[in-house]
Amino acid sequence: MIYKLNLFQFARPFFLFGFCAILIISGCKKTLPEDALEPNDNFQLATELIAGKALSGRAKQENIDVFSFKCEAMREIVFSLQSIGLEDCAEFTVTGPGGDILYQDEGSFCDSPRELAMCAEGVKLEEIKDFGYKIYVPAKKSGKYFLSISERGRPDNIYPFSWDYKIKAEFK
Ligand SMILES: [Ca+2]
Repeated sequence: MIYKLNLFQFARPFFLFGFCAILIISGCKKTLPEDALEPNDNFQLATELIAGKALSGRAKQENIDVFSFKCEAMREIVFSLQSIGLEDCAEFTVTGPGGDILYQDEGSFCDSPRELAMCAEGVKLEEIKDFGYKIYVPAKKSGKYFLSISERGRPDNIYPFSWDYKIKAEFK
């Protein structure tokens, strides 16, 4: 009995050290750097998209990515979001000129179904297998349209999730 207790006391610091080392190593591996488009966290700092030109980005949990695209009334915008790696847990918001929210989906966690909080007439999100998403936005007003990308997590993830994507805006 005494022998067992001593052995446990002897080994305990090694267990603690091993546990801490695993936490540190897994944390280092999973905390990924930001993309080159940062900071693009609000409408003022939004990355401007040029029709047909794709950009690569990384959505990180707790760090929204905002893109802007100029469009004249009576045209239709198609935002393409190609998934190119990591955790595809994105949710999207499209805001039109004057701050009108035209599309917004939300789900508490990565695996939650995509719930529509807002979807204006004619706006549509299409999920495309082995590609990603297309969001169709008919422009009723001329001006800047904003697409905001947020990365969700899971109830138990200990490090922030990230999603690598290619984004492109075009006229339909
Ligand atoms: Ca950002």
